[in-house]
Amino acid sequence: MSNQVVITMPFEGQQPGTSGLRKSVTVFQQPAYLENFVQSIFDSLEGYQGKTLVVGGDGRFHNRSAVQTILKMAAANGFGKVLVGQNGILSTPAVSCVIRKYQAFGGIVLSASHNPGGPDGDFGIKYNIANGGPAPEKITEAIYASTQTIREYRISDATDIDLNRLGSAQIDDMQVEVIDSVADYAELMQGLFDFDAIRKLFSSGFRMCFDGMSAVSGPYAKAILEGMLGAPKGTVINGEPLEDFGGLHPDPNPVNASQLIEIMNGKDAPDFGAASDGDADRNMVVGRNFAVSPSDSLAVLAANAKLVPGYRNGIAGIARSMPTSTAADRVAKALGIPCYETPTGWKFFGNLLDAGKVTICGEESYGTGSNHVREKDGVWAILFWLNLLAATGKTVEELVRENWVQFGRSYYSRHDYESIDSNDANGLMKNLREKLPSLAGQALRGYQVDVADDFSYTDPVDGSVSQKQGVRIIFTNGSRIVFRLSGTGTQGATLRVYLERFEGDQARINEPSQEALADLIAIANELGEIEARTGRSEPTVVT
Ligand code: VG1
Ligand code: CO
Repeated sequence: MSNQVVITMPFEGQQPGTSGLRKSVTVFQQPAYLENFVQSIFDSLEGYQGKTLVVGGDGRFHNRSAVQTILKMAAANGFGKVLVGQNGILSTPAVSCVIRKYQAFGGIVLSASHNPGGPDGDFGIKYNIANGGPAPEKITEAIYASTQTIREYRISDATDIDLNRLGSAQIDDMQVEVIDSVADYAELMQGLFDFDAIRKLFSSGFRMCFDGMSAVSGPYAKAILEGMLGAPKGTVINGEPLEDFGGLHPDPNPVNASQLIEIMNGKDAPDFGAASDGDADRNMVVGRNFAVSPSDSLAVLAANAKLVPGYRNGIAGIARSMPTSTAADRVAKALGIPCYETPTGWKFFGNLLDAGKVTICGEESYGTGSNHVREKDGVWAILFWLNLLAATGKTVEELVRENWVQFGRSYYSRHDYESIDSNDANGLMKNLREKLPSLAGQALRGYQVDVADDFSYTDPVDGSVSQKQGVRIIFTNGSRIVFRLSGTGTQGATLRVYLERFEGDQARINEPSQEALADLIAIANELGEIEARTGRSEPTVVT
């Protein structure tokens, strides 16, 4: 067997977005498309010769063949060893866990996360660094630059590795170790949570429904919930990872996880419902007839962290993405710890976690996590909730309401306008940006504008600056409207409008969110000229 140097030409548009490079499968199937990107990753790294790389994905269509290609390219580029999940499968948090546990040089995650899969769906790839987290912008920019000048890539002509069997194999001088996809991750969870208490909870008759959405969380949830924690068989539904996610959209929100919502709103609803996304880094938490807003979930986890063994000594700080509601800020204030506001995307939490400035992080997009890995972690968040339910004996709804009573409520909603024309979307954002200087001090439907800006973030650890991270209109009463364009979609553009209103009056914290936010929704439509510019009178998804 020998290494080949293959002549290639750059592809346009291989720019990583919020979380890696995401394109439709057909784009990735073009000869050399994946190879160019992988070589560009390697070309922007230094010092990996002889080191270990972790490789795994969410099992979606194209995963297996991409894994084989990456293994051969890692060998030809001089890696010493690759740890790859059995059948090519590792959830995103599991990749992070394995990188950290085995002190690997880095890892490659194959996933388009919450985007649909299958031959007509999306595929994705991203690089994670030695701390287990997504590569920071400095590296993703270098990768992109490299894709624009690439002239050749290196690949071994060895035969495919058998990914079904655990154990060691060899590609030229590089060792390949096929590892159990779940074991390391499950062990980490066991060290953080009170498994005995959760086991007792299940044996007392407590019932749960976990919706794996036919994506990668299924094997993790089955092994941990039904295996280690003794939950009855059948607790996990849609628990087999399918290459096309059964044709469904593995994005856990009340719209896409409608089966779970129906079960949780039904007559004989279990006590606790949860779902995770394509690559198992997101979580949705549901009580009986009660869907928890992700921003509230972050606040509840932070406020009660001391009840969980892994966080018994308290948390150092909280970080949330800018559009995430300020519910966590109020918890941080009460705990006397800092709360950081970062741009959207988990890569911005890495430095804060590494520096020990924060312990728990969260995003409004059903993402929560902590310093146990450097990715958001769906199964972790769900186990955290289970631990809280076991420790307090309260229901999901009680824990959330208790938080509202103690800290006030941030009514919150995100309105997505999907697959709109890119030019329309860019025009809408440009128009908003031009309006910003004139907005401060204005009254809109009785709401007084305090700050109107385009969010810019200076990383407190390395001083790097990220600009144009979202247009925000902050009102004097603490309400906010945020506009930004999605960086994970593959069809046209997606406009996200984030709406938040603080309510401290105990008598008024029980309204339906969309009603409580009606004025802000109207202001957002007027300011953004959404209907006139996109032709849409309604968002496609409301969460
Ligand atoms: C979305 C979410 C963001 C999340 C990202 C990756 O990004 O808004 O909060 O970090 O997806 O999540 P965007 O740019 O489309 O708004 V995952 O689970 O798709 O890796
Ligand atoms: Co995801």
